[in-house]
Amino acid sequence: MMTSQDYIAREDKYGAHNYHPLPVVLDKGEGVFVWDVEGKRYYDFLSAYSAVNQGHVHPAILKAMIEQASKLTLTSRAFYNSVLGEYEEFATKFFGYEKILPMNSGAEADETAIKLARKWGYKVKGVPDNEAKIVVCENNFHGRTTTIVSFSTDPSSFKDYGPFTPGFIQIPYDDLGALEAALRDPNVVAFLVEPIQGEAGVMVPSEGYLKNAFRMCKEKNVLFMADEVQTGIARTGKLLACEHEGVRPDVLILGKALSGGFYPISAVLADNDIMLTIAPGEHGSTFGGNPIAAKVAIASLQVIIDEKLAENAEKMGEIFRNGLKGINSDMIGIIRGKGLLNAMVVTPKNGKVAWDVCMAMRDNGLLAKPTHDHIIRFAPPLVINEEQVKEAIEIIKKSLSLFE
Ligand code: IF1
Repeated sequence: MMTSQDYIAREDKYGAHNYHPLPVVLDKGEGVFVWDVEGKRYYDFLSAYSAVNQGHVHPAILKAMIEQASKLTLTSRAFYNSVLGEYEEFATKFFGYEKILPMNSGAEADETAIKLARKWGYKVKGVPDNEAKIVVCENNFHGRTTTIVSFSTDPSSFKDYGPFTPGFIQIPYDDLGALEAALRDPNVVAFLVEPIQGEAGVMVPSEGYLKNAFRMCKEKNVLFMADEVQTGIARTGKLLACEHEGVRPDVLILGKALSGGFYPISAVLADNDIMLTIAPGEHGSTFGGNPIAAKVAIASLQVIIDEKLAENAEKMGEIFRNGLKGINSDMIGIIRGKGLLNAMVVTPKNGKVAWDVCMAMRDNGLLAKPTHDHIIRFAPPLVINEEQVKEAIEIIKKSLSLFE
């Protein structure tokens, strides 16, 4: 019988060392819970970085996946198939756009948006060839391709990966003055922004930032592109985080929970005047929009509606943040977030840091992981109920009390 240590040693021996996971070996998931190989149960407060919003192994999504996988898994886009159009119609109506371009990973969707903005810039806005610029924010996270890390400000994302792709202007997040200055460049074709910066530590921008940023982009004929890979699909208490400010992005980027954690599914949505600038043969992907992805995405989005997960995220998020604020611990710094995308800044104490808190929470039955050393992100599946939120708060409280 293998122990957790055996599993960890095997991964260490045969797998690339591109992650430093919390030492827990998961074997089963259901709803808000996961179990390790020793059968111990945990609250999952990471949700695979917000890809499992619908809860682990949601039965309706599983059913859709099994049914389609038993019939036709992949045709490539060389031919039509009986499922893709159904998904395209469902998703465009679901989010209110004229077109969808299906991809697989979030990074691929961001790359697609970048290419789309450049193509639109040359063919519609009239920017001189190869002069297109895209404005991005410091502390962004949009994926790990060489072009995306080209405009990262995090050395752990870009160091030793040069030479970098040109054509990006970095400005401070949540700074309308900086955006206005950047938009004076007539060759700017788009502003790519996370409505809340997840990886940066759940940085929620000032009220009105998104709305005014959108307005400024429209005044300069610049595409407002929202990366909702992590904030979308009901995570922040609305279907899309942009909805908190009534913003409809020109280009919408989705991933993660678009599949409920069953399958790599991402997408870019836009209206015809933007999306049709890409002609046949100018972009694509082998698995993009495959029949399994199409049926899984439809089922995943349907669960969001049927189970009112945006409303639940709003309500449970409020209870969670209030519960955290009620914990008396000098290790708790700032608490911030929206819906069920929250974070707590940990004040180191006697050499103990966020990692130590996460290890204590693991021992007490709750899984979360630090980002940027001192910030713990808390993002449970959106199906969590009030009783479970309260139990999670008790676990966090008990874990922090170890360091008093
Ligand atoms: C890792 C971070 C989170 C994303 C946004 C695009 C992507 C992501 C806003 C790319 C992906 C994942 C990647 C994963 C850990 C996780 C993460 F810590 F890396 F930054 F969530 F904050 N846009 N985020 O958050 O999507 O290509 O991964 O499907 O790389 O370790 P992807």
